[in-house]
Amino acid sequence: MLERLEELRARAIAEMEAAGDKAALESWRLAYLGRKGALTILLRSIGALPPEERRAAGAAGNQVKTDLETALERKRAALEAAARSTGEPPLDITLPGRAPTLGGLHPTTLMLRQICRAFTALGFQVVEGPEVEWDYYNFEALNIPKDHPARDMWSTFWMDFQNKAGERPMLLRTHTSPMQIRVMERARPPIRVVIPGRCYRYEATDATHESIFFQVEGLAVDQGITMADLKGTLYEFARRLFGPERRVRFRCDYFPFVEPGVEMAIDCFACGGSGCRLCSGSGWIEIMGAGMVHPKVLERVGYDPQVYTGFAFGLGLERIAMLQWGINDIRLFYSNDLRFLKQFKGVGQ
Ligand code: FA5
Repeated sequence: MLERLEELRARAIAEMEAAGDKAALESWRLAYLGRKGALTILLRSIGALPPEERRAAGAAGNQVKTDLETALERKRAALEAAARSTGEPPLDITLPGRAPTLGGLHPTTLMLRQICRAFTALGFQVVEGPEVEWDYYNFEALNIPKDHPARDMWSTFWMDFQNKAGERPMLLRTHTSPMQIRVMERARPPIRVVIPGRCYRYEATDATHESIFFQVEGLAVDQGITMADLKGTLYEFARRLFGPERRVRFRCDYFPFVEPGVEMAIDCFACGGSGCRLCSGSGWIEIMGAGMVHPKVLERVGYDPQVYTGFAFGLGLERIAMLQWGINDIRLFYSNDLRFLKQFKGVGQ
């Protein structure tokens, strides 16, 4: 056995010398020291020797194993050193890792936060409401009875559900204004709320129209609220969002649930009011509809219009974002094009 061990050692060492690379060295290791390697098998057979030979053979066998393992480590180090000197790329653990791709906030979310922050700083609370709405809240309670021509401005999608009278009274809300009624039904003045949310309209899409878009509604009701409060609040909002130099313009507009009704515009921040493509040459950019809450709307929720007055406004969130960031097509917001969305990474939140 001792001879066989010595003979195996000599053969193994000679073969190891011949191994020229890491792969050859690994084959060598398997051939001699692996589970089915020559040395392993020989060592296993020692157990079958007569007891008087077994002890010496065991010690010699272990010595051969240790020697081969030591020689293997030495050979491994030598091969690595040789690879380094021949220019094989070394393992550089100082290289920076690959950064994982992190998501960013959607431009709608970014704008929603900016708008809400501006109004909460002015004392408004943020509330939300249902997107599937009753005809009553979307139209009727807002002073838009059935067959009122104003309904034509807000064509929408109706739910299949029918009531006992055979009517379909549920719809996807066309604006956030129904929340004016829901808030006033539940709370008593003083009220100061902003209501962001999705709206739906059955209309053809183009560069400035989507069938699903966001609005932010505002409502303030209290004793003694006047048109001056409306103007002051919205003026301050415009300055906070668009910069301290902004001028604002109010012009008459019609919405059945306010009286008087106005549209609010800011002077064009691209041309400073002299007229350009962004403002269609007018020098002004319309940003929202607003007005004093109609007395009939107040009466419907049980408020005495002789005691309480209020103002309301509603703005299109994507349209404001388009102005703010120079986006020329509203359809970009929801077409999931990463080239568009990635541009908002890191925009102030
Ligand atoms: C309204 O929806 C009123 N509820 C606003 C209001 C509230 C007036 C409170 C008075 C008091 P209007 O239909 O004009 O009004 O829509 C308001 C804003 O929503 C528009 O100025 C526009 O910015 C945005 N908007 C309307 N339709 C679309 C659309 N299809 N796609 C994208 N934005 C739209």
